[in-house]
Amino acid sequence: MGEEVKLIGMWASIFCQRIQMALKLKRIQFEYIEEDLSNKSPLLLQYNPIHKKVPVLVHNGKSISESLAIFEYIDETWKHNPIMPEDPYDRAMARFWAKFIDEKLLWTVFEAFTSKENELEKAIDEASLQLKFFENQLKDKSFFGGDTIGYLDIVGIVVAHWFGIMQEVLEVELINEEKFPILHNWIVKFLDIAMVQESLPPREKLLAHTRKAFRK
Ligand SMILES: N[C@@H](CCC(=O)N[C@@H](CS)C(=O)NCC(=O)O)C(=O)O
Repeated sequence: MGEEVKLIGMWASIFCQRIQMALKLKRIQFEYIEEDLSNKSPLLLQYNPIHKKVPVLVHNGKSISESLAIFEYIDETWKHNPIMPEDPYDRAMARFWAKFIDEKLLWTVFEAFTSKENELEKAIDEASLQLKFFENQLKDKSFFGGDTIGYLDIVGIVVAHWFGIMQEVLEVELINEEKFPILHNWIVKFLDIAMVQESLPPREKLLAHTRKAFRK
């Protein structure tokens, strides 16, 4: 039976880029549908009426939203080239850190990027503390997945790519080689992978988009 796989996304969204990477690693053919978030389509509202956000994956007519849920669905549906760890404890830890990225790290770092001058130092200290927790997960590995990229590397695209764009646009230096040598090294290696580069929009286009969003 032919499979029908559609991804409703938005080119600049790191959450959507996660899903594009997961589908690429699995070599799943899919139709990509670009969403205009300033004028949401009936298709998006039909498939994700609760959050009304991208990404949404539609597999043979069934929809899934929320990037982490979609990611697990992809890994469990197409079992070749597994992305998540196999061991239950390792799986639980991968989920823990993915949730940490989306619910804690992302917001403390965002606060540091956008805080007013009198609160900046405190916000940077807090964000740096959370970034250290994340960096410590790499230990002596090349990637969070070990010798090759895995689930947390892809979920961590937020850190590897988006934080870099934000730090350039908002002129707040949070991650550098001196403060986070291991994390910095991971970012360089991760962004050097061909599949990762193919899944990301051109840097200049994303910089311009982010500047516009933050009026910089
Ligand atoms: N927790 C969601 C976040 C998705 C998200 O924030 N998507 C943004 C684009 S980056 C969106 O669709 N925003 C539209 C809106 O907030 O109305 C996930 O992991 O999928």
